[in-house]
Amino acid sequence: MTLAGSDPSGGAGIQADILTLASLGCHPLSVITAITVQDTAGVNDFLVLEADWVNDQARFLLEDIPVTAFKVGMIGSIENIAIIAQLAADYPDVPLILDPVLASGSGDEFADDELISALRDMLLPLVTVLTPNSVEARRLACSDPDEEDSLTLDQCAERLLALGCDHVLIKGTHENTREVINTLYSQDGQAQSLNWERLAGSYHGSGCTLAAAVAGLIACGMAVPEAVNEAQEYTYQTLLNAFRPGMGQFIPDRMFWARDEESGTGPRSQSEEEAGSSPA
Ligand code: PXL
Repeated sequence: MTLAGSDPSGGAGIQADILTLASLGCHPLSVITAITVQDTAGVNDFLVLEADWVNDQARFLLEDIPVTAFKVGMIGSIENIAIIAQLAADYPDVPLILDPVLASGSGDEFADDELISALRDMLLPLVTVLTPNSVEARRLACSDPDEEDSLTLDQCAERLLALGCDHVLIKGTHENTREVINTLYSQDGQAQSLNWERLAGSYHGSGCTLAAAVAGLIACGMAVPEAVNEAQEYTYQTLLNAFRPGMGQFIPDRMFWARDEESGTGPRSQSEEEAGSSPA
């Protein structure tokens, strides 16, 4: 079950989650927390749903369908944080993957200091895997903005784990390194890093894709470290196959495996199907 904001461009948000989860063979239940007005260049406006509406969407489904993971993206309000924290507390055996969306890819703010503080207090203690980029990790780990620059990512992770997350995957896209280094930190003191080629261009929805893939693979029963590795490999493939449908950013192609390799569009040819190529 993904609880996230709508991005009508299909680049990020709940649409990115739905595409990713479907691509990995899951059936996504989608609970909308907010709607945005945006295109591939940026967010023009957004409206956060009333918490009762978020709660009712989720609870109605949970009475009907067994859920194997929660994936949370843009939340939008402190009231929505409280609703989601209560959901997670009521379903303690369902892993919770939180992508702490504090701003859109083009820099529009979705969260102020109060919302960040509520995230820290109410939701982080219930999280199985937190997937911040390095900017979000610093903001979440430091209540004092003056401190943000002096903290290493290892120290941020230590603090986020101390707040109660089981695992923290810090993404290094915004760091000044030749390759992108993503590191998974865990409560048992383990840290595993994977390096990725830094691709040229700017992508809309790569973070949503990665977090949704982690959630989908965990929902299918994979252990966290394996799910995180495989989700990164999947996301990297979606970025290699990204396309630019409008005038703004590139969008990761979560359905890359379904396209005809030569034309880049349309269904796979029969011979490819006979050869048995399969998703992910
Ligand atoms: O990429 C983060 C993100 C998440 N959710 C929604 C968004 C965005 C970025 O624009 O619009 C709804």
